[in-house]
Amino acid sequence: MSQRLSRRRLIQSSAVLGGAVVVGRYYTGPVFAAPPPLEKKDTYTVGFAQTGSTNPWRLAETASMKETFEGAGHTLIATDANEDTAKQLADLDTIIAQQPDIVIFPPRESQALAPAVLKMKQAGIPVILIDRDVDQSVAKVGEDYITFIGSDFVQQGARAAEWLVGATGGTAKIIELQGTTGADPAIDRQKGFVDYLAGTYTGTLPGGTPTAGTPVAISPQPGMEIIASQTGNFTREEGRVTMETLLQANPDVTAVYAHNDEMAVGAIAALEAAGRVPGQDVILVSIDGSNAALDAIVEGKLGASVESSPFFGPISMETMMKYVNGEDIPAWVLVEDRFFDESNAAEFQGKQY
Ligand code: GYE
Repeated sequence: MSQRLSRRRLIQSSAVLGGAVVVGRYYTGPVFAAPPPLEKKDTYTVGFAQTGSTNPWRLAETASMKETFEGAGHTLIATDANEDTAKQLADLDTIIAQQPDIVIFPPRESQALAPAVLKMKQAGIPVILIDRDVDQSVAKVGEDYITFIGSDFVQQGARAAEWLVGATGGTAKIIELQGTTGADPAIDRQKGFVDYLAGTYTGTLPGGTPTAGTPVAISPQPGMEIIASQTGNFTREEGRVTMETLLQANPDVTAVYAHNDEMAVGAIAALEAAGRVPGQDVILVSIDGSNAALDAIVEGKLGASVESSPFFGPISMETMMKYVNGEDIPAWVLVEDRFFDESNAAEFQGKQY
């Protein structure tokens, strides 16, 4: 069973979960059943362990957290793991040693960071995960940490596939550029895309379909073939280099699915360097909705980008305060995503990050 399905099940029971377990400082049950409480105070010291700053998405997220928390008078202990999982673990140890009131962070890898969540629980520090989740077989939402705030990455992958089927008429030889290996969004963005093409996607699709917002019945797409799939680590440069290599081995490529915009922009550079015409003989789709992606859409090089917002500051602080006040918090605070293509990219150009 995928991590995402078990998360869905938790959401369905979130009323029970919220009422019985997540009750902030007034929790009176066994210590092991709920995240540590957070008492009412005027200001809080918040730990924020960022994964890195190698792409504009990360910079926008860090800025959003700083602006929101420091703007409200709280103290943010921010670290930067330079996209190194071992460093993020060490950074969290440093943060724990400073005894913050709460830690709010994106776990770079889903399995590797789960023990750190348990460690913080043991240290009496409540945790909120933003933008990436951890493996539920190791650390459980509602028990070991308060909630996951973020997008439906499986749905993002399915939306990218849906668009690509339409744009290619159902026939394509696809190169997939995956995100960081072991990262929740990389795992689920792959799953949503592959499931959609296999006709086994069982989630919802919010827009552009007759069944918008309801579970979809889709047919398999045998003409859509993934001919190569490799990580580009969510960065522009690794996306470019990976695309360069994969292109040499797969000159018959007609489409690219990149797990984020930065890798798509890197892939566009690799295609152009090889004399290909992105947007014409190779159709590209990606995820995030960055300014660079909107520019590439307007230039006709990138076909579409599914939004994945990095602006976690306000929703993180709001969720923290709900926890303080003993309000119900769902196991998954879902962030809704827009969709950018040639019909609306110009309207949002320069307004993202
Ligand atoms: O898409 C990517 C970033 O975890 C949702 O990570 C996030 C992803 C985002 O590096 O650009």
